[in-house]
Amino acid sequence: MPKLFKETQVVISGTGVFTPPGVVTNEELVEAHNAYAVKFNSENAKAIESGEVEEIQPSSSEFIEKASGIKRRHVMFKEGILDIDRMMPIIHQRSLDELSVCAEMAVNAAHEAFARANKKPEEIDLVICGSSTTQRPWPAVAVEIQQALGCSGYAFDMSVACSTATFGISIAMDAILSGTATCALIVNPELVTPQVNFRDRDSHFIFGDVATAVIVEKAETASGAHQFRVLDRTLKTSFSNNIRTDFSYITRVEPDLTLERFFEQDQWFVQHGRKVFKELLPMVTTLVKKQLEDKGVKISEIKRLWLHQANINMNLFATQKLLGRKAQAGEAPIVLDEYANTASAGSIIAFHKFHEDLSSGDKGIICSFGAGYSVGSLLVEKV
Ligand code: CO8
Repeated sequence: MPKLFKETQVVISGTGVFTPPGVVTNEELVEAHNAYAVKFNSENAKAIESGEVEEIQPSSSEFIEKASGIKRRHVMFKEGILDIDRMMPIIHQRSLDELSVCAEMAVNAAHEAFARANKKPEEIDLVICGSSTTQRPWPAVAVEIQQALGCSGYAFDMSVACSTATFGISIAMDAILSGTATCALIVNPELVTPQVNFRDRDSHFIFGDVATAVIVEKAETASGAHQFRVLDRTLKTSFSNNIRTDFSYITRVEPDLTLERFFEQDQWFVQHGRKVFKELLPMVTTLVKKQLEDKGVKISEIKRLWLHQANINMNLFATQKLLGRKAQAGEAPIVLDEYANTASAGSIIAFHKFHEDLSSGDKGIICSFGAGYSVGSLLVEKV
C-alpha cells in the first residue's frame, strides 16, 4: 500500500527558459583553443624544452562530443571568447539604472513562466534567485528581479551549485506550506562563461549560459495548462573537493597574489571529472531508488527522468541503473547537445522542453546533481 503523500497541495504551475542569442560550436571553440596553443607553445618554446612550462595539447571536437555529448552552447556575450588574445567574453559594466546581466536573463525566463502558469508578476510574493556563481553578493539579484518584475513579498539569493534549482523549489515549497508565501518564482540565471577558462582543453567545452524560471504555488490557486504536483523532494549533500572554485573576496588579500595567479585555473574551476563520475552517480541512483521506495512508487511508474545535464555518459549510466535497462527515446531527455552543461538550469530546461505530452497521473523525476556534492530529486505527478 503506497504511503500517503504529504505534499500534494503544492504544484509547479509553469516554467520558462531564456536561451541567449549567441551560439559557439565545438568547432569554433577548438579552432580558437588550438590557435592559442600554437601561439603559446611557440612563445614558450625554450621553457617547454627545458621542462619548466608544460606544452599545451590540442583540443578536438570529436573528443568533446564523444566524452560529453555537447555539440554547441549558447552564450550571452560571444565577443572575445574566440579571440586568442583574450579568450573570455567582453561584458561591459552597466550603470546602476540598468538591469544587471543575471537579472535581465532571469526576467526574460520569468515572463515565459508567467505566461505558462497564467500568473501576473504581482501575484508572486517570493522570488528566489539561484545560480552556481552569483553576479554579486549584495544587494541580492533576486531583489532586483523582484523590483523589475513588480512582484510583491520578499526575495533572496541562494546557491547549491548545480542543485540550486531543485533546492530552491524545495525551499519555496517550505515557504508556501508554512504560510510565509503563497506563490513563488524560482529563477536560475546561469551566466557561466565569464568563469570558463577557454584556454584549458580539459574544461573549455563544458559550460554554456542560460536562464530558467519555475513557478510554485498551491494547487488551489494554480490555473496553468500543465501543472505538476510535487509528491516528494529529497535533498542530500556530501562534501567533496572534486568540483571546486576558490575565487572569492578572500582572493584579494592573498599575500602572493599576482595578476597571473589571479587567472590560474585553480582559482576559477577545478574538476576531477572521472572521480565525480564514480562518486556522484552512486549517490544519485541510491537516493532516487530510496525516494521511490519510501513513497511506494515503482520505477516502472516513472514516465520521465529529467536529469541534470553535465555529461551524456553520466545520464545514460544513471538511467540504465535506475530503470534496469536502456532508456527508450524520450524517457530521459538530453539538452546537453544544444546547451552544454548549464549548471543548475540543466534539469529544468529538460523539464521545460519535454513535459507537455505527459497525461494526468503520469509521474516523473526532476533530479539535479553536482558540486558539493549535492543531489536534489523531486518526484512529480502531472495534475
Ligand atoms: N580534446 C582532446 N583530448 C582531451 C580534451 C579535449 N578537449 N580534454 C581532455 N582530453 C584528454 C585528456 O587529457 C585525457 O588524456 P590522457 O588519457 O592522455 O590523460 C583524455 O582526453 C581523457 O580525459 P578524461 O579522462 O578527463 O575524459 P573523460 O572521458 O572523463 O571526460 C569530462 C571528461 C567530460 C569532464 C567527464 O569526466 C565529465 O563530464 N565528468 C562529469 C563531470 C561533472 O558532472 N561535473 C559537474 C560539473 S558542474 C558543477 O557541478 C559546478 C557548476 C560550476 C559552474 C561554473 C564553472 C565554470
